[in-house]
Amino acid sequence: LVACGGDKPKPSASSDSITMGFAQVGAESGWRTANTKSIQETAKTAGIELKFSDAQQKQENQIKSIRSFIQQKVDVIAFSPVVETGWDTVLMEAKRANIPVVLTDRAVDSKDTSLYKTFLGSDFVVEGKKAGEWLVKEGDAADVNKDGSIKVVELQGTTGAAPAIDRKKGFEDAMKANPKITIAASQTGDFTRDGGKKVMESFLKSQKNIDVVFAHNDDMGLGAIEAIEAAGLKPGKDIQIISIDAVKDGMTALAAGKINYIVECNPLLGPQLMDLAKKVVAGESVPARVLTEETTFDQAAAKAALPSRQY
Ligand code: GZL
Repeated sequence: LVACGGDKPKPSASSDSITMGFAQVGAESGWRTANTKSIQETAKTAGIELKFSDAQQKQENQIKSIRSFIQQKVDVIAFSPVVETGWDTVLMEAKRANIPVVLTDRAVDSKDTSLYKTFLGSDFVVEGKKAGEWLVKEGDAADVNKDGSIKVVELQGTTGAAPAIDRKKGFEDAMKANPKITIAASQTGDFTRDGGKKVMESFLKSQKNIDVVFAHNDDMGLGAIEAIEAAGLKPGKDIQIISIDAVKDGMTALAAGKINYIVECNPLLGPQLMDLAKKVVAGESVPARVLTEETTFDQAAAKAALPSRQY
């Protein structure tokens, strides 16, 4: 747990500087690294004092950080909840301390929406749907074993995390349009490259004739590439790969033909977060839900986008 910043008294009401406590999930993926960079850089340019903690993907660490921010009397708390459940108590403590909370990236399942002012992030069901719709459209090409069925293995994100739950749901909804597509095996790789590699190694042993890997993020897709190549197969050809995020390493693999399609999940939430934080601290009303702009990439689009890619 890395919580920086001492016990500074809350700036007097007259000072216009805002102190934000940000409890980050961890540093598990390229997406997370880009997300952290965006938040830290835009806090500086926005003149917001940032207290930042890295929970190493553990909910209890995020809760400890939020409690620490409450004790330090920050002006606003923002965080990306590692999993959807178990936040009501600590969010109620922030509410009682009259500290507004902004959710970024991932959602919570709290029924009491007064516990946070707004939720800034992607629609993960749509991301999963876009991945499934591509597979339905490319169905014939995806039947690499030419046996009439399209056998998918799925590398799920962190168990209980909103992006893992919703991407799975969106993909399964979309794939219903082509009954030849089935998910033969599905297991969490915890959004990490090593997790994706280990799970893919086990799928290659337990599953015959895999046609497609659906990875909930690029990092697990990149781990799957390592496992597929170690098995003497060609990723992107013998086994197609669809992933989500569109971070630089994923886009590089896509441009090289080792991944077939990537659905973007934009990590650059910093500018919108700082704007929302200023409004919330000033007592202005903000939308309950702020969606991020994002697109999709095939191999040609990745080649074109790579040179100017920010992350
Ligand atoms: C999505 C974000 C996910 C990314 C992963 O908004 O929460 O967590 O897709 C990251 O790469 O680990």
